[in-house]
Amino acid sequence: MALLDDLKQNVIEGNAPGTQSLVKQAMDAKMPPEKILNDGLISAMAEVGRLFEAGEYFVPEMLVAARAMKRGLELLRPALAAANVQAVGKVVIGTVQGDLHDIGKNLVAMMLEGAGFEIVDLGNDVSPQKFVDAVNAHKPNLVGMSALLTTTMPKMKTTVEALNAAGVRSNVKVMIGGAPVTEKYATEIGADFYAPDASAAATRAKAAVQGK
Ligand code: B1M
Repeated sequence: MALLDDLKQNVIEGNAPGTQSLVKQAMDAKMPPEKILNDGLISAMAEVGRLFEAGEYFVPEMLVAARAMKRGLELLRPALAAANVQAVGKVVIGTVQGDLHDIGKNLVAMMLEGAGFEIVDLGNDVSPQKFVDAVNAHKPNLVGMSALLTTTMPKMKTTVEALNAAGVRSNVKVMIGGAPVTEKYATEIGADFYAPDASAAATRAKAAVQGK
C-alpha cells in the first residue's frame, strides 16, 4: 500500500515530521494500528538494521531513523493500547553501575522499540539492586545491560548474581553489550547472550523471547 510504503521510506530516511504526518494520515484513513506498526514502523526499522549490517548505514543514520520511528510511535501508541495490541516482549535496560555512557544503550533501546518491544529504560549508573527491583516491578522477558568501561564490566556479573540471589534470574533472558564486552564474557558471567550492535541486539532479543 502506497501510504505504508511512504511511511517506511520516511522512517528509513530519518524524516521525523514526514513520519508523524504519514502515521496520522494512516490513522485518519482508519488503517488498523497493528498494520501501521508492523508494516510501517517495524518493517522500516528491520530495513534500517539490514542497511547497517550491509555497511550502507552507520550509527548516525541509524540514530535519526530510530528517532523518526519514535516520533511516529508516540502518535500511534494510544491507538495500539486501545486496540490491545501486544508488544513482542518487555525489556528492562540500563547502563551498569559506575558507567555514564548511554548513547549506545539508547540506540539499542530504540532499535528494540522499533522491533516491537516495550522498553523500561533505567538510564545509566544502574545498581544491581535497581535491576532486581525493576524485574520485580515490571516482569520483563529480558534484561539488557550495557557497559563501555573495562572497569564497570564486572558490574554485569554482579547484576547477574543479584538476579540469581533474588530468585528471578530464570524468569528473564539476559543480554549484554558495549564496546569492551564479548560473547565469551557473556558466557563467563552467566548472561544468555551478547550483541555487538543495536541491530543485532534487536534481532537476537526477538529470537530469544520467541525461543528461536
Ligand atoms: Co568515555 N570512554 N569516558 N565518555 N567514551 C570511552 C568508552 C573510551 C574507550 C575512550 C578512550 O579512552 N578511547 C574509554 C574507555 C576505556 C576503557 O575502559 N578501556 C572512556 C573513558 C576512559 C571515559 C572516562 C573514564 C574518561 C575520564 O573521565 N577520564 C569517563 C568515564 C565516565 C563514567 O562513565 N563513569 C568517560 C566519559 C565520557 C563522556 C561522559 C564524556 C561521554 C559519554 C556521553 C554519554 O554516553 N552520554 C564519553 C564518550 C562519548 C566516549 C566515546 C568517545 C564514545 C562512546 C559512544 O557513545 N560510542 C568512547 C570512545 C569510543 O567508543 N570510540 C569512550 C557510540 C555508541 C553508538 O557506540 O556505545 O559502543 P557504543 O554502543 C554500540 C555497541 O557497543 C552496542 O550497540 C551500540 C550501538 O550499535 N551496545 C550494545 C552498547 N550497549 C549495548 C547493550 C546491548 C547490546 C549492544 O544489550 C543490552
